[in-house]
Amino acid sequence: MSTLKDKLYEKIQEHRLRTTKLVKEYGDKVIDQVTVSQAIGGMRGIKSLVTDISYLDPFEGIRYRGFTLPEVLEKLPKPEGADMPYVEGLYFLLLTGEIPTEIEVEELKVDFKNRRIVPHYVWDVIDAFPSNSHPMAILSAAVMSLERESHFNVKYRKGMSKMDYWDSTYEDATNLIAKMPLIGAYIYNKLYHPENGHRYPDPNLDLGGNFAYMMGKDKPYDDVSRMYFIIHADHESGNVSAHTGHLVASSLSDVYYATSAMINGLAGPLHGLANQEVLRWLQGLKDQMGGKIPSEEEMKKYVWDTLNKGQVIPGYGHAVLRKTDPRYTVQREFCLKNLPDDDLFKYVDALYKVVPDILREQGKAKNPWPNVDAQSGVVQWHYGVTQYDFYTVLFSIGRSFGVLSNIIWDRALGYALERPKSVTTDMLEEMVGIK
Ligand code: AMX
Repeated sequence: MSTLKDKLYEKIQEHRLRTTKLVKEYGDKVIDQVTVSQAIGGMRGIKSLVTDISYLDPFEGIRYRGFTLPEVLEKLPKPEGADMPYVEGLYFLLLTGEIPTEIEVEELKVDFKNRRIVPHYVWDVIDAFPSNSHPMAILSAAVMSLERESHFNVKYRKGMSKMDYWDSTYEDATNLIAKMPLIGAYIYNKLYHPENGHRYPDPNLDLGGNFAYMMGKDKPYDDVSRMYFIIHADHESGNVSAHTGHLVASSLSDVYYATSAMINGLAGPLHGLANQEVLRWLQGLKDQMGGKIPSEEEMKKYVWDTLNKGQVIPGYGHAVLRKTDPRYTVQREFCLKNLPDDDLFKYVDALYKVVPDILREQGKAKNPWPNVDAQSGVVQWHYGVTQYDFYTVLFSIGRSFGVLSNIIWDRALGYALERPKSVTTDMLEEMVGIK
């Protein structure tokens, strides 16, 4: 076994005792209640999921295993000369709760390289898509096509003990994560740069560095990729992509089914696709302005026009957060250091000055502050990834680290098939006494 897998197994054995004690001795303790508006309104805020991989505080933002994003970026080992850490190290942290040593990351880098060979039929699946298909649809199908590689399914058919589910799930998850960046880069080159042909991975590079290489991008795009994958990795369990992955896996569907499903959830404009919507919306403003930076008044008018048409301001608001998203701040700081004079960055920064006040004045959004998506497309655009349909593919690669870490732990702790109860509108009316 690898160091990571050994360490994970140790943690699983310790943790199983905690979960068993909670259920056996405190199983009937009430931790939340459900209101009518929560039942109708997307189950917002109901405490009904358990994860130790990350926690989202409404005011502080995300912590991975107790570490804030700035702490994660500072503490994880980095490639020589890089500003951003190895993404491989993040996987170690998410799974074990420990910051890996340089040696542990080195071992994981080799493990990932050994697992990243993509079977040829996946390229055939991607090539079979018409070139005007959305890259998220292609990614979802490419991941789905890998399902025949599942170790979990083979072992399940042979009659595996529940206590061992985590092991083959770990193998499947790690195999899939290692392949995802290659699949993403292949989709990018096929759709937007067919002249690049099919690049083979560079055996000397880490996951982020190799992704930049396969995309045909020079430095600092390797750091952009590391940053992007790390900040998008997890946002606790209730968001659409993480929840979908967890839900599908709870029926013991393997990680290929679960990841393809989570990708489909991420593809919606209220979730991961918002980063592409931000760019589309900003381009609309830029076109209207004939390229010049708009004045504060022009900016305000554009925001109000959007709201008055009954549309949302993409990149603003959040179901849980109630302050500026730290993922936005990390990217803003990257922009201030690396692209302070970029026009789109100036637009985004100017928006930050006007949108929160306007959303407060309108009085609908519970959170008037920017989320991760307000800033992420700008960074990609600056480094030449101007095809904004592709941005959610990048989000998916990052998100798979968190979703798959969660699924491994779900299996290790024997989390149950998910099956909440529904009621009818008649029943609700009876419950509140109007029928
Ligand atoms: N612009 C305009 N109106 C907004 C708004 C925004 N950015 N954010 C929320 N509102 C509106 C809602 O549409 C809702 O209106 P309604 O009462 O007419 O239905 C009202 O304010 C209350 O919504 P809420 O409770 O504050 O938000 P929510 O939990 O229902 O939804 C979210 C959260 C993210 C879907 C919403 O803020 C939104 O649509 N934002 C824009 C899209 C976006 O940036 N999504 C990315 C989120 C991050 C991610 O998942 N990647």
